Amino acid sequence: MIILALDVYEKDKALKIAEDVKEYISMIKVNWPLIIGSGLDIIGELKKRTRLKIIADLKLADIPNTNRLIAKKVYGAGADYIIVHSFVGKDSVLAVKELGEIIMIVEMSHPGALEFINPLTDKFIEMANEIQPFGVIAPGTRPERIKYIRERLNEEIRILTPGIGAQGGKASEAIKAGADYIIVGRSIYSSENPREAARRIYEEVKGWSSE
Ligand code: NUP
Repeated sequence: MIILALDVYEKDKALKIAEDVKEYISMIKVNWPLIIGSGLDIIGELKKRTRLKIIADLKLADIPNTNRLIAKKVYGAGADYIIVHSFVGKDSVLAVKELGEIIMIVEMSHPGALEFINPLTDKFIEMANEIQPFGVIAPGTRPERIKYIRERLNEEIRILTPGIGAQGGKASEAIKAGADYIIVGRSIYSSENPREAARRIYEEVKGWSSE
């Protein structure tokens, strides 16, 4: 249920943290900092070392052709899922989905998401129900919005919630509100003992999921 957001630059550091915490997490999310710092091949390396699925959090938001050109390389490098923005429209999102599994952003976790993204969430949910992605991103910082999205989203579509820990969200509350996965970055990788930090969150989430 825990997805590690591995937002460090260095390859060795990323691989060490991933190995240390792999027992407690179900997937690894790779974002621009790690791809820029270590190169695209880090996706294959992480997969080989941990045997976990890899999410490429590129937040693709371009015309269909450019989205397709980028996605082809990233799936080719071993990514299992790519995160895409919904606001660019159905054609751009479908261009990625034709090549592999996608995760669509229906709402974001930061305060600024309330300005432009949140007012469009209903439309993004509607688009997700039509397109049937593997999952959607919803704000771990606002459990009431997770609940709102869960009530409107097709049952098979998973909800992934970043914003747990460093951004103020609570793992157990996100799960209680309907999240299938919680995404945690700094609270694990910036901790003095990432393994222990991951274990603690794992115990918190396990408690809720068995109730
Ligand atoms: O709405 C979003 N909020 C968010 O934090 C969508 C995201 N993809 N993320 C990403 O999740 C963010 O870019 C980072 O990689 C991770 C959260 O990290 P942290 O706040 O737990 O350190």
